[in-house]
Amino acid sequence: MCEQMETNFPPELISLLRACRRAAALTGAGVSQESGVPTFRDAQSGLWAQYRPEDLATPEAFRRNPKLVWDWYAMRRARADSVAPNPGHYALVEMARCIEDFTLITQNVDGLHARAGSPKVIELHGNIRRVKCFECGQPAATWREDGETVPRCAACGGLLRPDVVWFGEMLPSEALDAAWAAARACQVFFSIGTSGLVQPAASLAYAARGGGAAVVEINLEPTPLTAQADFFLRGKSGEILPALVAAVWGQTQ
Ligand code: BV8
Ligand code: ZN
Repeated sequence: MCEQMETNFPPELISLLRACRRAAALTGAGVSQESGVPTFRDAQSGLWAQYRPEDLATPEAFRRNPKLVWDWYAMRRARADSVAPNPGHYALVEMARCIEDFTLITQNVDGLHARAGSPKVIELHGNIRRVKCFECGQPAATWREDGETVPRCAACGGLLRPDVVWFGEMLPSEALDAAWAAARACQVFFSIGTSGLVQPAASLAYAARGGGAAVVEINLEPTPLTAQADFFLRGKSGEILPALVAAVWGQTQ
């Protein structure tokens, strides 16, 4: 049950969301930052400090040095397993309960939205928990990590890789089509914790605007989208999202 409460968000945003029946949200690394997952803009640490993510998240990097790339994802997978969703993830679960038709689209590969209980998540860039064969594409439900070599595909002996979309690779067409459709059809489009630099995900907000949606951006700092956004809520998504859900729909029982 979603009741109604007031706080200090713009009154027109409050009333817009109370009347909203169709919304879409695109999340980026900023939403997981408060769970302890560094964003792509954050400097890498330790062994990875010398690399830029965009130089590791490519098929060329994997071909050149499969072990380096495999180990980078193994570290990120272990980190994703060791952290928990934050109040921002849970607020989006709540928002989906209060808006009749709510589509959650994420660029994140850490699986935290699903762990928080979001029923349907469009994962535009895949999920580091899933692994598939670099050669034949067959998913690998399990694999043996000996710490020395990159695990191989049981079906064809090819090297295994994370089931994520690397730079230069096509996004899963079903996920992308669903994201475009949700962006075009929504009345409100949230862009949350994303620098809006990576395509084609960064174009979804403009497709939403083109469809007549109001754009609400939540970020620590302005992005290329900010000038086009109808509302820019500056701050941590883990703080703003719960406050916004409470302000618009109240604490649900
Ligand atoms: C494609 C999975 C067609 C892997 C990712 C030249 C050659 C080849 C391609 C291109 C090219 N030039 C351009 C392209 C297209 C390219 C692209 O967009 N490049 C960019 C760098 C210019 N895109 C692609 O390649 C895509 N495929 O186009 O296919 C094609 C085919 C062949 C040739 C050409 C085109 C594939 C893109 C997907 C790549 N995979 N992830 C992995 O995770 O390892 S992208 C990865 O980086 C993330 O998924 C995410 O999308 C992106 C990082 O962005 P953000 O999520 O926004 O994170 P970021 O750190 O940037 O920002 C965090 C934000 O949060 C900041 O604004 C910060 O202020 C804010 N924040 C921080 N803390 C908080 C916060 N906000 C609120 N609260 C907080 N607490
Ligand atoms: Zn294979």
